[in-house]
Amino acid sequence: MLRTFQSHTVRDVQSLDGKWDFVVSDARRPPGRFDRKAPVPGCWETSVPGLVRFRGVAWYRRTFTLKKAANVLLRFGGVSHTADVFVDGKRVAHHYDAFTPWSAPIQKLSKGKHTLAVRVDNTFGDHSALHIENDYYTYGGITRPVELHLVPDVSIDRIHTTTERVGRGKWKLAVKVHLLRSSRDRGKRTVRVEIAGRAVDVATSRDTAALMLEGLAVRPWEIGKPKLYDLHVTLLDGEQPADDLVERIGFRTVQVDGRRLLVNGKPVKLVGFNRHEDHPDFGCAIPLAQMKRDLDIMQDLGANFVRTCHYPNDQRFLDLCDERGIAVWEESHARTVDLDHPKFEAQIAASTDEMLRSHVNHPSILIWGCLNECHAVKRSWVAKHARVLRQMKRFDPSRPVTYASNDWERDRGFRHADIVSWNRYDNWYGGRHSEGNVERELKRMLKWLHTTNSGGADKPVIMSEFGAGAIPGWSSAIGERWSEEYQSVALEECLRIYLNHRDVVGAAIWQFCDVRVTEAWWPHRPRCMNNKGVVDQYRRPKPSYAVVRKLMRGC
Ligand code: ADA
Repeated sequence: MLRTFQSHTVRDVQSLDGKWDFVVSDARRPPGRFDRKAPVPGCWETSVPGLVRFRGVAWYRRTFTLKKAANVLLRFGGVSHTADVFVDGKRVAHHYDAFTPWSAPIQKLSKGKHTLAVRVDNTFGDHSALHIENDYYTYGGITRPVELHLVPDVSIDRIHTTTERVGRGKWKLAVKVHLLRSSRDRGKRTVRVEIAGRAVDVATSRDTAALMLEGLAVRPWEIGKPKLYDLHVTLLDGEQPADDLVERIGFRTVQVDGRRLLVNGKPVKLVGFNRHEDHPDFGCAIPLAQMKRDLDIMQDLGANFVRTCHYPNDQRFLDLCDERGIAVWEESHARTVDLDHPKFEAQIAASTDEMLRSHVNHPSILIWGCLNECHAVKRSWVAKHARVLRQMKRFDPSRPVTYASNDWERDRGFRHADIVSWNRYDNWYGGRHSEGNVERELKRMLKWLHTTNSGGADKPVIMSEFGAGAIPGWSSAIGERWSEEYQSVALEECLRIYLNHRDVVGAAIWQFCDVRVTEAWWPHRPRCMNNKGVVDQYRRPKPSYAVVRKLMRGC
């Protein structure tokens, strides 16, 4: 399923996960012959023999049966990276980008058996501005869960909640319910919202319904001390429940206050990791058990924070962060992409919009990010940063927005962000970064930021990336680069300084685990992997694990 909890009790929902027919083919329409089976969710690189390095097009197919004619919603958690969906040979949807959920609606589908076929393309080229040759792998497949929803002519599309503290232990909850009208039915419906023993009804004949619940005596959601509440929204047609949606929310606020970051009015220090969705046995189709294991390890290390570099994550991972009280910086999909690519504007706007719409209710998401190392230096690219930051802020004014930069004093975008975030690799990459100058570099950058017209003066700072590579198992007496000893020394120096600097509100190690990279990056990456993990690709600890654990748990 798409979530770790049951998100419907009225609506008829069934999982379409399982073994689908599979064939490698770049046909534009569903092929007649399928020669293998493949698991959904799954990546073909890890689940179909012989395709470990296949970059191309393949098809998935399965059937489903309707007991009676119905409006159908096919919900995909993620398809990597471009999907064309056919039902009974007719194309019903096209979608680009692997990392956001989307739906294919089909009205009045007849009773009986139907054939669902999905064309999946993970190629690079002019058609793709966000999925490019990169320092992480773009897998191929239906990589996240798929569900079949049966919906009435007027149904619930999504919910947007905002919580606000109005006094000691008292909270206000604003709920905006967005309806989907699959016909010209403008009939009145009643929207019922139930939470924490309270219920409110509102009638509407429009596409949205806004409700406010005041004076809720609830416990707050805190980092490390989470409290979740089921929000049950029911759509009534007369007295008859016609549809519903359950969201799980947390009552908390997150604000920027000068150089500090506040959760529920209290300053916080975010300490943790950058985590790619990657595993040698699953690709990016990480099963729930592995997501849980990854968070177990991060919490053992003392982390309270994870950055979903560089794309929106599987919603089940965010559910686990909600449940554990782990703070999340989630970002829309972009790592050092070409902002002048002809498809960039449309693709980043769509990816960002889908992230915001589907993930806005997660209390664990404290920060929205975007455009990792996309160089807000030349005027036109600063404007493109401003546009995405504004898109996020307009959709959700309740959270701070940021982007991770490696342009230092040349960066002209900080005035458009609420938080300044730096990816620094002092003591790893060449140039000015050399051993022993982490503190000097941080002091220099903070002085520039807070005492010049940087656009970031008196804003909170997050060290969004720092780290060093270590080839697992390579121990060196002289501790040179790529050795496990080197990584331990490098991380120890960064953490000791960043965890203790009062103007640094967050520090995220690059990175949690070693990950696969795409073909063009192989020359720069031993083992064809990014080796800066504190654990290797199988989550086996490197020697730096003990160093990180001591410092993170001690902060
Ligand atoms: C950059 C980038 C990361 C990763 C890192 C590295 O900061 O944001 O995705 O590529 O460098 O390992 O060099």
